[in-house]
Amino acid sequence: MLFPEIPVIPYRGLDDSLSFRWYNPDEDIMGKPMREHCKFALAWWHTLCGEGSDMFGGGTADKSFGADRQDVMAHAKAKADAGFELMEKLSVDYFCFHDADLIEEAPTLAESNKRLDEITDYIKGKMAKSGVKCLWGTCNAFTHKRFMAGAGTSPSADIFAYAAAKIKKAVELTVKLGGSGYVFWGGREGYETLLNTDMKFEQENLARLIKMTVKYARSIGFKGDFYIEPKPKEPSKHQYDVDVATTCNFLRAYGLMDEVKMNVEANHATLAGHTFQHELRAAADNGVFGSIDANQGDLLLGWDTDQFPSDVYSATMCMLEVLRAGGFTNGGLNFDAKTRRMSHTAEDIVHGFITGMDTYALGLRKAVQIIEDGRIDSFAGERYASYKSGIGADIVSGKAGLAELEAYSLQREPRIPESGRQEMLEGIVNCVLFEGKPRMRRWNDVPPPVEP
Ligand code: XUL
Ligand code: CO
Repeated sequence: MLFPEIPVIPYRGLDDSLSFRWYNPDEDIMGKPMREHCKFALAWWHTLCGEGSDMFGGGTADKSFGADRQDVMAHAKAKADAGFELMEKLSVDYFCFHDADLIEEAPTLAESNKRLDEITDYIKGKMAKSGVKCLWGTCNAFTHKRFMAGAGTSPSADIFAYAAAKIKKAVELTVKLGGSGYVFWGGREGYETLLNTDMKFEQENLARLIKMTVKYARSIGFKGDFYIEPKPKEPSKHQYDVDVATTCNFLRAYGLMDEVKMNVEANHATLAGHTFQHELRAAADNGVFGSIDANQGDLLLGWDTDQFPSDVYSATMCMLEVLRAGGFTNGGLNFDAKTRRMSHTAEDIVHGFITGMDTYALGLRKAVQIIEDGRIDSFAGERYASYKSGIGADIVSGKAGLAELEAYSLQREPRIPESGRQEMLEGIVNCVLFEGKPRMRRWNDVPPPVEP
């Protein structure tokens, strides 16, 4: 045991101990246990590799996990031991990984692949014992200097080929570990200046690489989902997969819409100038809602801070969108999140997960209450009632064109739209969030009888 001081984390309701306050994995919510609504995942890179270094200083957390760092395999196994101990103690049922997270890259591709085979044998054994599953795998095609100008969008065909070889292995490992998803995050798939960039050709190549991956993965029996994870910038100044809408345009242009869904990350949404909820809605509306990287950014900072989520409002809106989209199938909530540099102990990691999981568990509970309360959904529905009959129905069915609409409008001055009542709706959400039981009535409802 690597963390004897950390107990199995129980659900205890509002309690000060190291416990969940809202996440009760087996509690039934709308006919499904909470753990199936949430499908929480640990991100191998942040939890087991990242040591808190930044541009101004080295790591503050030690992720040796008692192993000799010179012994690459022993260290990789210690990371796996730490990961499984944490997941089991925290009731985290899934993990996500990049190839490079599992074990340090070797000097040659062949040697790296051999290392990956050995460490995934070890991880597979731990999965069988624990019941922990793989949510998704991916390939790190952005850290090494060979990828400085991108992987699929590199101006060098040799680098494209090398990235393809690495992706092939990452897909094989994902299949080996039974992953239900494979993610493409465009690490450096973007550009710094158009003075040296053929934007169209780079995007065509990116599509070629994704098509090759889909074809190969299906040929070796991968049945899960592919996801692109949009992000507007960082590390590139301009990343091609800016946001969900831009990425859908890319997928449509290259005939990939039926093959690839979205992995929406909260912090990437806000970097793109959207709310997290907007990106989730855009994915669902386009039929590509897939999975979520659950974290949060800092609106005062312009970069990807990858914090453990604590914003219940945002998590509630997220879980509303997840419930409306019918819940997760192959996707889940991956904590692409790290503790702050000053939170450098194992206990801090546990607090990060507890707060993150409780935030989403509370968000789920509140989203259910908002749906059951019904006022938000019925208000939004009624707002479009004029399209249900008369001229509105003719617009929707295509019966009316410009000439018919002109004839209609020449007969009458339109009424201005009904009030959008944003402030009232925000008040209803606050009542559900902070009072538990919604108490608001419309101002003109009959007041309740005063108790004697
Ligand atoms: C980077 C990021 C990645 C992806 C996986 O911003 O989010 O960790 O989630 O490559
Ligand atoms: Co991410």
